[in-house]
Amino acid sequence: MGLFGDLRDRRELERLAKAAGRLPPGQSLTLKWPVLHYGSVPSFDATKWDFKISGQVEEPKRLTWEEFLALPQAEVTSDFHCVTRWSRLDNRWRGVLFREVVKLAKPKPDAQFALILAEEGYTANVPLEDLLRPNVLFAFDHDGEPLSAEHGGPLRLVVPHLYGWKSVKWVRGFMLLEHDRLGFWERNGYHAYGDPWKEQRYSGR
Ligand SMILES: Nc1nc2c(c(=O)[nH]1)N[C@H]1C(S)=C(S)[C@@H](COP(=O)(O)O)O[C@H]1N2
Ligand SMILES: [Mo]
Repeated sequence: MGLFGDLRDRRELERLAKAAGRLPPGQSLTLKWPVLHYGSVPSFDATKWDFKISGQVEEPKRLTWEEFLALPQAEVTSDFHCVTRWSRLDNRWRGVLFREVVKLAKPKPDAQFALILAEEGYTANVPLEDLLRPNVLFAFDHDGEPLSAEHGGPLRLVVPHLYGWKSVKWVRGFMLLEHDRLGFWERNGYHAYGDPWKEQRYSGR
């Protein structure tokens, strides 16, 4: 097929994706899977790794890697939209739904927002309601393969209906909050919510 064949396929797929309402405004389709993050790829040690749930919860939790893997698992297929204008469709994720994880800690009634916490101080804020959707999960597999370290392995959050910076790689837990608290990119000018369908890229502050 060669270079130009591939290129024509991508354009054709992009046109179809747009027509099917799968491509948000200002996005282009990628068939590859770009690697994008701030800072370096952290190393993983299953004996030291933990996952912490804190803040507005009745029972703060600390899970080991083994305990996390023993939670009920799910498989979800979703599209991914990065604010830098690429979208990758039909990603097959396997992991544990956020709603399954959060109930372990019994959220208090005044918990409205979450600050997702990752290695090296990376954070992202997401309303709790959004995280409770049935396709939001902490994933450890992608398209049938263990999630590679560069894509967030051993564990990343996936929030398909918001821009990719909310899909926190190397996630280590979250904090539930009464009031919204901005995360890493949100403090650096990105939109507090980040709906790709509304092109909520930057905060306009
Ligand atoms: N911990 C962490 N997670 C992160 C980022 C980051 O810099 N650090 N970048 C985000 C951005 S902007 C995007 S688009 C996706 C990219 O995921 P990928 O590298 O698997 O394509 O990761 C998100 N998760
Ligand atoms: Mo991104």
